[in-house]
Amino acid sequence: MIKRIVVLTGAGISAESGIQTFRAADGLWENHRVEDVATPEGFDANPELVQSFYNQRRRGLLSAAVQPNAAHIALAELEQNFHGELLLVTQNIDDLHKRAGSRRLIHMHGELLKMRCISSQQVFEILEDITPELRCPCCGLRNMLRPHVVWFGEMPLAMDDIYTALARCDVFVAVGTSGQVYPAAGFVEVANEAGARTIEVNLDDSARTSAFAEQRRGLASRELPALCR
Ligand code: BV8
Repeated sequence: MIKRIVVLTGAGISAESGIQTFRAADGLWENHRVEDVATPEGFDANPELVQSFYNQRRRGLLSAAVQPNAAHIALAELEQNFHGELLLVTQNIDDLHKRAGSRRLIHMHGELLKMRCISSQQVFEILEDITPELRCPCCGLRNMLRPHVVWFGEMPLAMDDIYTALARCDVFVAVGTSGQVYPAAGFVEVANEAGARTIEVNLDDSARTSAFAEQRRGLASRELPALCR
C-alpha cells in the first residue's frame, strides 16, 4: 500500500509550456553565463544585468501564452485523488504547478513572482519589473529588492521538510530534470535508502538515471498522466 509519494520536478516539466530549460540553452540562459546571472557574486557585480535577466523571464512567464501543461495538471489531480500524502518539490521558479492546482508544493529554488528585501529578508509578490526606482514595501528604500530565487552557492529552501519527506516516502518520482544541480540531484539516494520505489520520467537519460529503479522515457505531458492514472 503506497502511503507517501514525493515528486521532484525540473525545467523539463515546464518546457512544453514554452519556458526554456537550462540545458537546452547549453547552460546559457537567455544568452547569459550562469555565473553572471544566477550567483550572489553576479548580482553584486552587476545588479542591473541580473535584475533585467529575471525581469525578462518574469515578463515571459506572465505572458498569456504560458499555461500549465498536462504534466502539471496530472500532478495536481494526483494530489486531489491520492489517498495518502503527496509532496511536490520543484526546482522551477515558475508558478505553473500552483496555477495547475497543486497545493502541497515546495519551491526549493524560490519563485520568480516573488521578491525579497535584502535588509529584512521579507518576501513580497511581484508581477512587474524590479527596477532601481521601486521602493521596498518594508523599508521604503530604493535598490533594496532582489528576486526571491536561490542562486548557485545559496542554500535551497525548506531542505529539512524535504529530507524528512524523502526519508519516509514509498515512491519518489523525478520529472524533467537533468540531475546536474545539487542538492536536488541527490534526493534519489535518500529515497533509495528509504527503500522507496524510484522512477525517473525524462525525455532522455540524466546524470542520475542509474540511481533510479525505473525510467519512463518521453514527454512529461504524456508520461506523467499515464503514470498518475
Ligand atoms: C547549494 C534558481 C550549498 C535560479 C537554480 C561549486 C561551487 C558552488 C556550488 C557548487 C559547486 N559545485 C556544486 C555546487 C553546488 C551547486 C551545484 O549543484 N552546481 C552544479 C551546477 C554543479 N548547487 C548549489 O549551489 C545549490 N546550493 O549547494 O548550497 C550551501 C550549503 C550551506 C550553506 C549555503 C549553501 C543551489 C542551486 C540552485 C541554483 N538555482 N535556479 C534561476 O532559476 O534562475 S538552479 C536551476 O538550474 C534550476 O532551478 C534547476 O535546478 C537547474 C536546472 O536543472 P533542471 O531543472 O534539471 O533543468 P535542465 O534544463 O538542466 O534539465 C531539463 C531536463 O528535462 C533535461 O534532462 C531534459 O532532457 C528534460 N526535458 C526537457 N523537455 C522535457 C524533458 N523531460 C520531459 N518532458 C519534456 N518535455
